[in-house]
Amino acid sequence: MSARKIIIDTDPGQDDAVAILLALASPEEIDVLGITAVAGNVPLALTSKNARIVCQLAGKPDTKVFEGCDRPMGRELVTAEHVHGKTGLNGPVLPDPVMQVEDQHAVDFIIDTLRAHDAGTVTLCPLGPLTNIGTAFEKAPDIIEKVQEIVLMGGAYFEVGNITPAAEFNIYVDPQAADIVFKSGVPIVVMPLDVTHKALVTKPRNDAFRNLGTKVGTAVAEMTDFFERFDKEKYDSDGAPLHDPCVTAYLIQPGLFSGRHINVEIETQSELTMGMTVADWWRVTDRTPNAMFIGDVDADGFFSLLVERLSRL
Ligand SMILES: [Ca+2]
Repeated sequence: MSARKIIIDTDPGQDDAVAILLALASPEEIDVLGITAVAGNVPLALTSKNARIVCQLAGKPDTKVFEGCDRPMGRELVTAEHVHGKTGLNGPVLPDPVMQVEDQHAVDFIIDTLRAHDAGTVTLCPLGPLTNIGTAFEKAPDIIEKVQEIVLMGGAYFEVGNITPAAEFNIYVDPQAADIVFKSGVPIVVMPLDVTHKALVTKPRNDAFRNLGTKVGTAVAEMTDFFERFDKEKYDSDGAPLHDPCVTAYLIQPGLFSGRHINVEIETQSELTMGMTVADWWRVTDRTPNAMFIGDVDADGFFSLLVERLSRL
């Protein structure tokens, strides 16, 4: 089987960083055509810089990084420095990137790449607000039918909100873009908080990263050390959830995950519940299913995969 061609759309973020490292460590399964940065956890200038820091950390400075949208389609940008720190990648001390950002706008890169490939051969992997993807779909609707699949981190049903009582951060930041994506008809796999909150970096799991004894292992351990203080306080959990790596792990080992193919709609009107993913988990409507909504993960298997792959970098 040849490697699956993907575009990673991202707002790094410590957990985005681990997702990117996992993808770059897995060339047999994943061919990263490009990384497109979007504003989200921190402003665009930082997500673009962080994406390049991560590629260099992985020893893959030839990876193409593009800058995309610096604000949501119809709202003011909301960021999450309270979780990720001022730079978005607080924790390890990593060198500034030498890598340059590509000249092309991320949205145009997404459009041109999909147009240049056969239908059903490129997968989109959004790890942040869906602004770049929503904008690309609006600007070039012809590319929609060419997308193989969208595997994204976002939303929540049983765990409900982490930025408002009703909404998960990525969807809340740009509900309009999320609405475009969920209504697009493209096959979607969703990694909501319901599953990512089961992928917790406990102390032994963090030790396993650190014990790799490599630059990457140490950096990942330090990132999760920083990241976990927030979730430990908030949820009284055993460690930080590794949200975004669920997306790239799914591409490598989908059998680690299980969920339901259901209808998911995005709230775009009510300020109270703005960005809520209204997931018909119990199938109480006759609305057409549009997403595989993941609910469970083999967490031990997930962390074994991560450690094994990160050891390759
Ligand atoms: Ca992210």
